[in-house]
Amino acid sequence: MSEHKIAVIPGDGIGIEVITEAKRIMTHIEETNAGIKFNYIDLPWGSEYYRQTGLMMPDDGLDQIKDSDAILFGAVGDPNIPDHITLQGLLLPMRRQYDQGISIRPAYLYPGVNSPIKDKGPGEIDMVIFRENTEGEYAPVGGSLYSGTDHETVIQTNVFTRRGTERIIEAAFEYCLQRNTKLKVTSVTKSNAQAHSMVFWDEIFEKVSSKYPMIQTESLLVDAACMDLVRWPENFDVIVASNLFGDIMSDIAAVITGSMGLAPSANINPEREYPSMFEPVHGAGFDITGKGVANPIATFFAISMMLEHLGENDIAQKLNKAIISSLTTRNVLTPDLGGKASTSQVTDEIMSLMD
Ligand code: GGG
Repeated sequence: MSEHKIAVIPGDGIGIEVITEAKRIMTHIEETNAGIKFNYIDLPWGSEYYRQTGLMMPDDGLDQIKDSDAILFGAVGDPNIPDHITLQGLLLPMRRQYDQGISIRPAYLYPGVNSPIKDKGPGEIDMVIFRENTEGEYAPVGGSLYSGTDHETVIQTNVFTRRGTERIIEAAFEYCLQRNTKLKVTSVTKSNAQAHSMVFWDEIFEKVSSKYPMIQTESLLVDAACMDLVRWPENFDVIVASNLFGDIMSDIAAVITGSMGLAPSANINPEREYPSMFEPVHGAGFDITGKGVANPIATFFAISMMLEHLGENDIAQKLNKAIISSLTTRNVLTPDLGGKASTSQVTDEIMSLMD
């Protein structure tokens, strides 16, 4: 019997709805695969917790779950609490404290899914974004002076360390080699404008790339990269980018492969000193919260990435196959993919396809 201790943080909005479905899938896995057991630590952290306590999670929250094998996360965000409070109070401290420097965000155009980019068929968009996840533009370094006066001054400092930058770029090259598809890594910066941090990034990219002569490389400015994602998405294989640029590009990658509701994300602590975290790329989805129509598939793909991280490759593949089969037949789809099904009907369909 392999047992896995999973900390579960549904968070806010549709995060709660998709994590409910995630646990149904995981129960189904336990019931149909003798030998796998999940021991949950269920955590009520998020915006409701903030309304009650003034904190998004307890002060010692991350100490409480540091021994878990993985974290399954829904989403954060609340229409009545400023986004910088919800994000800085839970998700970003977790990524930093657990040193989850590698965010992996695959985007694939599956059969049965329509891309808004014309003439793109199944498999013709197939890329993985490696987003630096603990520093860069998200570093909480800065402050303000003379607030409310004509002299008001606000500083937000980007932080790029050699360790963090080398780590994400090396991870992207290693993954590209293992993936062995187009054997291409694209680095995305704005080094014409950010002549310190991003020139430093370019130098490290060049140094790391010299160890991988079999991999084609490309360096794009972020504006050109966003343009190319839309006009020539087939040209991308592995993309490596800073925290902010990786975040923006992964939203574009998600919509050109059909929906934000399909895009998963792994937040990896490569040294495995701390738990890694798995979540959908999408946020709390206030516009559809409570309607029962959130697409749970991004979270199911995130479960699959979590299972692979835990060494449960066979069941991860089985789950992926069931999801892809469900997308291909188009029988049970949520409205973001042109269907009328509810969140739980999609789960029912995928569970039946796993049997
Ligand atoms: N499940 C992802 C989530 O909750 N996202 C909220 C958000 O605003 N994230 C910003 C980020 O990941 O940088």
